[in-house]
Amino acid sequence: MSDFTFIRTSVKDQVASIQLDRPKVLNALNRGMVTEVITAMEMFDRSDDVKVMMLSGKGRAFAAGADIDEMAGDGPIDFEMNNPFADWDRIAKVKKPVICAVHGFALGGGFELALACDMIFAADTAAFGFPEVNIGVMPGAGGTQRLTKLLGKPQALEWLWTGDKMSARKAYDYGVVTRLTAPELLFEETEAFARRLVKQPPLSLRLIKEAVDKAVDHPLDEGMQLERKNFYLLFASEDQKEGMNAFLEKRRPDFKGK
Ligand code: CO8
Repeated sequence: MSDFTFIRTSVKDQVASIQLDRPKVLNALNRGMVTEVITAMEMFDRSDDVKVMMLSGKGRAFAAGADIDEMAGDGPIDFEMNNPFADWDRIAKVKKPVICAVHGFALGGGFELALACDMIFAADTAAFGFPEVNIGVMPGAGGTQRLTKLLGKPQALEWLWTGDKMSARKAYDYGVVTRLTAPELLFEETEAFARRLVKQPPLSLRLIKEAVDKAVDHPLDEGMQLERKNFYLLFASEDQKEGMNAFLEKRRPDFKGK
């Protein structure tokens, strides 16, 4: 669709697909690829033609982590000056739903990228993990934080300290993975879920995401205040009138995103 080097994008029926496309190196995330991913996400976030985004990887992995070739020669001053993490922070600010479809490996930065999405759908053959410890470093794009919020401290430490691979089944049992599928059904099921969200009122989806994100990182009272404000705000939308009228008139609502 557009002029990207490391990713492929397309839009169909208001669902945008972003696919990591460096299959020969298992979609190792070089800086250019991360910049392109967030550029595409922000482009689709602004587009009236897109309501939901899907992120996946081409080839036999989702992504086997940050590009070790690129990173190996870096020093702390390079990180300070280039600030590669600024791109990662922008992913958390995307307003539309982003569903990640993981098959094969999601390791290191690949796992962090999946965790930065709103949900992970995974093939039952997928494997997750943070092997950074095995190469003398640690996660740097949210892995220690997001995994701990999902698993709690002792379980998170076990995975982070050992660098062991977590099966998709285990990730599903932890609640890291929302839906587990047969490998051949992964994209179909992810798309079907995305298409379901396309029919929902976009403003509700957006404000629900904002309120849920608040619940993850802020005290209950702050989250309750935001939830209430967002609830009030939705009563200014045409979709609220349409949704409630459709219920009262016993028909299907036709949401416009206004
Ligand atoms: N970086 C660069 N190249 C990679 C990476 C990687 N992370 N992973 C795989 N590749 C390359 C291999 O070098 C190989 O290339 P070539 O064919 O030219 O030799 C090709 O992909 C295929 O890989 P393998 O032959 O190794 O395939 P296997 O099936 O034998 O093994 C594994 C697959 C287990 C995934 C193995 O490739 C592996 O261990 N990869 C590295 C995993 C890893 O350590 N990931 C963590 C990286 S560090 C990180 O993510 C920190 C994140 C910090 C935030 C980001 C800040 C910018």
